[in-house]
Amino acid sequence: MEINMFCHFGPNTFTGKEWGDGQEAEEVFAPTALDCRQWVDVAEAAGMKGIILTAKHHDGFCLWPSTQSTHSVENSRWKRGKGDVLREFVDACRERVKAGVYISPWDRNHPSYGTEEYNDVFANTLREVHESYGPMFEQWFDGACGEGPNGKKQQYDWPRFMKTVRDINSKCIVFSDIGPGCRWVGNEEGRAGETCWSTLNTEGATPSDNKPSPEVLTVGHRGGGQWVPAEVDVSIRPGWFWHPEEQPKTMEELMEIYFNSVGRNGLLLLNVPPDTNGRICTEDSAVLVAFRAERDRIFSHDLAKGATVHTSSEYSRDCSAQNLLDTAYHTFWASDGSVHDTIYIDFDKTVLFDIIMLQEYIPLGQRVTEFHIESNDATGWHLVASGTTIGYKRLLRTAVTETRHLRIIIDSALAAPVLNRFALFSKIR
Ligand code: FUL
Repeated sequence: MEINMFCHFGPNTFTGKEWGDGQEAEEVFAPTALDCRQWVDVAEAAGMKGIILTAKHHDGFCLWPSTQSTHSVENSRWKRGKGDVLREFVDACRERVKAGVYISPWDRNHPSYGTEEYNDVFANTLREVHESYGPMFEQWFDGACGEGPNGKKQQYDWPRFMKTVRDINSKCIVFSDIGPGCRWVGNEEGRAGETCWSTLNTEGATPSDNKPSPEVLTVGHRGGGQWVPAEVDVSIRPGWFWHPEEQPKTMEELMEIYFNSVGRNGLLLLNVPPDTNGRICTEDSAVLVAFRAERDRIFSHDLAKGATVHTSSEYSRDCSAQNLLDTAYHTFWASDGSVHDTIYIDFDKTVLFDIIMLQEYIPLGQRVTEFHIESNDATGWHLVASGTTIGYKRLLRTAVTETRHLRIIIDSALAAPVLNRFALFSKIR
C-alpha cells in the first residue's frame, strides 16, 4: 500500500490536549461540519490507499455509540447524541480507500480499567467494532499502558485481544509494537532503518512491556522467525491531534520522510488530523497535494526504460533479467541459485540520474543482505551507491550520475536473490 493516512480525532481536537485524562465532558466533542468524505478526497488526492481512524484514544472516548462505555458520542450534544463518526467514516471509505481502526487499550476513563473485568470490556469493544463496522483492513494497537481513573495499571490480555480480531476477520492486519501483522518502527520521526528487515523474532515478546528495543524495531532481525514488516507512523504536524497554533510539515520534509520510510522497506502511515470542523484543513491538504505532485514528477519518468539487461546467472528463461525493467509486479529475475550475482544494465544513450530504485519480489521473501552499484566511464567502474537490505522497495539517492553502463553487484543474500524491479529517476529534471 506504501502510504496510508492516520486520523487522530476526538475530544483532544477540541481541548488542545494530546493525551486527554478521560475526565473531559462529552460535550467538548462538537465538530461543526464533520465530513469524512472530505478526508477520503484528501487521502485519494495524496495517493494514499487506506485510512486508520482513532475510534478510541487513551481518554476512552468512543467515536461510535458503544455498548461498552458511556463515554462516547452518544452522550455528547453533537447531532443530539445520534451521531456516529465511525459509521460515517466507514461509509465514506467504502470502495474508495480501505478503512482501519485505532482502538487504544489504555483507557483513562473506563471505571473497570485496572481490573480483570476490563479485559472483557476491551475484547467486547473490539468485537463490537469489527462485527458492526468491518471489515477493517488494519487494527492498530497502541502500546501505551498507563494508569486508569482509579490509579491502577492494566495487565492487557494480548493473546485474547489478537484472537478476538482474528476470529472475526482473519485478513485484518494487526499492528502492535511487535505485530503479528506489522510492527512499530521504533520512533515517531518517520524513519525506518537504512537496514530494514521485514522479519523479526517475536517469540517470548509481548507488545507494551516486553518488546524489543526501539533500535531493534527500526532494523528488524536478519533472517528473523516472523514476517512483521515495519510501519512508519509519523504526524504531518508536531502533535497527533489538530491544534490551531501548529503548522504542517513542508513538502520537502514529507519527501525526506518518504525516502526514509517507503524508500527503506517501510509502510508510511502519515497522520493528518481533522480540525474542529471535522475536516482536514486547507494548509494540510495543500501540502499533501504538493507532496503527491512531487512524487509524480520524479517517479513517473523511469530513465532505465528501454535499457538492455543481462546477468551472470538466471534461474530460467521466465526469470530473465529483462523482467527487472517492466512494471508488472509478478515478473521477476531470479538467479540460478548463487547468492553472488552481477546484473549489467546498458543504455543506448547516456542517462543522467540521482535516484535508484530496487525491489525484491516479496512473495518469495526478503533475501538480499548487501549490494552495491557501479557506473562505468572511460576510466572504469566507480561506486555509485551501496546498501544492505532492499525489501519491498529501496530508494537510494546518489550524486548526479551520467553513464551508459551500470552494474548491480549482489554481495550477499540469505538465499538466491529474486528482484522484480530496477529503475532510475532524476530529481533535477
Ligand atoms: C502513541 C500515543 O500515545 C499517541 O497519542 C499517538 O496515538 C501515537 C500514534 O501513538 O503511542
